[in-house]
Amino acid sequence: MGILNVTPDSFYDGGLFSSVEQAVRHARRMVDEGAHLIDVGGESTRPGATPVDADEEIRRVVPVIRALADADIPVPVSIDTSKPEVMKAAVAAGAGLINDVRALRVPGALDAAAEMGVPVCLMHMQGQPQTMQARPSYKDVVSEVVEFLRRRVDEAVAAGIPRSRLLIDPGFGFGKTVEHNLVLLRRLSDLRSLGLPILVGLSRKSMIGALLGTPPADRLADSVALALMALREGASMVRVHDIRPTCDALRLFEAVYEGTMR
Ligand code: 7PM
Repeated sequence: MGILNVTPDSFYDGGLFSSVEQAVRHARRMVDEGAHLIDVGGESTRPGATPVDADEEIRRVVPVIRALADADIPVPVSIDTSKPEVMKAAVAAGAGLINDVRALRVPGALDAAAEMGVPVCLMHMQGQPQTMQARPSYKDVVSEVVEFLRRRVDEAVAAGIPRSRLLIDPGFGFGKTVEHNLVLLRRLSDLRSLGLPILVGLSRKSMIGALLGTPPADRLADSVALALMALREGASMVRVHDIRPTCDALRLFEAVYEGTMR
């Protein structure tokens, strides 16, 4: 899954792809490099970021989604949003998957997602983006994330979204200390008890900076390494900025482990 930010303030490529043509060009490049899905996001979930209203989010993402559809980008587009109005507008414009860091907890989101009939990724987050990194706290981070996701999956199914349309994501960096992130990565296979594909996002995240002291722009090799570790621990999909190096590493991974896993 290639990341296509259309926020003016995202932490790594903020502002770089703000115009529609640039967004399409970047998406095409990611597909040429091996991306199977393009994740379009118009709300920054950066800790401390100012919230965006639904109209502004729609103004950012819908023209890009429509342009990607018109440009015949040959992979599905996902919409990174928590707002039911944005989900509906994005799917109407051509999005084929909803990626929700709030796991359909915003009022109306369960029904909107069920109505749109597309697959949904349910992500774990403790707290709200504004304050989630203040003091993340768990008794047992792995079992709490698994139980949270189990409940959200049950709610989604009860709202009419078939299990076969769901993915889960532990939400690295969303209300988690570096130690929480490391335990979750080491025990990612515990999430497989839910029987759903696992998506992970580790690309250029601050845990790398905390461990290695590198700024976001210098976290390429580190991000590729973490993506491979996540795949080794059972991830089905990785959400990344850097498609070509990640795909190269993945091909090597597949050559090494071909037929030996799962
Ligand atoms: C600032 C802080 C800017 C964090 C951007 C981010 C995930 C996601 C994001 C993830 C899923 C980033 C994040 N992260 N969706 N959206 N999983 N499913 O690093 O880990 O891109 S936003």
